[in-house]
Amino acid sequence: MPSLRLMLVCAVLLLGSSFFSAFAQCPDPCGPPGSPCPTTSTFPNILIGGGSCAGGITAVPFAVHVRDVGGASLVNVPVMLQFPAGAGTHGNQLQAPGQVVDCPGLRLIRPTNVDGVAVFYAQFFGCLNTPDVNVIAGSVCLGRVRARSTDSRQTPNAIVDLPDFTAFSNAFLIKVPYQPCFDYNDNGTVDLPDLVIFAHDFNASTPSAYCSSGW
Ligand SMILES: [Ca+2]
Repeated sequence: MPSLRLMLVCAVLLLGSSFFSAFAQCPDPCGPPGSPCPTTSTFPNILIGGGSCAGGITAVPFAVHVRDVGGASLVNVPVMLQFPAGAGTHGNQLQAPGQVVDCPGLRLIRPTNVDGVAVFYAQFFGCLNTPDVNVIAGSVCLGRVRARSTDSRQTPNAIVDLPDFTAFSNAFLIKVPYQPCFDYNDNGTVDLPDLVIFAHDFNASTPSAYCSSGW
């Protein structure tokens, strides 16, 4: 009969291995100088997107500052926002200039600028309240973030329109139960700052389309 001590050791090892396997892929360890480093790179912990804003410019930018182990900014590194498959989000074919939507790959891509920063204006449909969008620089996964879009209801033009406004208004006017998908400033309540963000995208909306396949 195994001792209590042995059982405890086994339990700790099992827990440790499951923890490790769950996080083994992201964030990656810090690489050598000149390569992206998760611990020195910065980005918000939530991605706020929109749907079919004119020119692809949504209310809330998502800036990824890519740095190496020594804190040096890395220029012209491709940064990817990798969405999970089968999670109910959809890419939008209209994106800001310089920002590529890879529909089959379920991701948005843009390179870092001369300051080592990639500023995304993500256009997608849907909401992810668990951190399942991978932020990747080159081949290095920097971390995972949640994602919320002002485009919360699918309509043919992939646009922020009346059904989205109705859904937002419901969450704004009726606070309980809390509907996190409409809390764009992530302060724990659907309030005025969220309305300002929603209104930007609603007023900027122009017809476009979702990815036709893959995402
Ligand atoms: Ca809020």
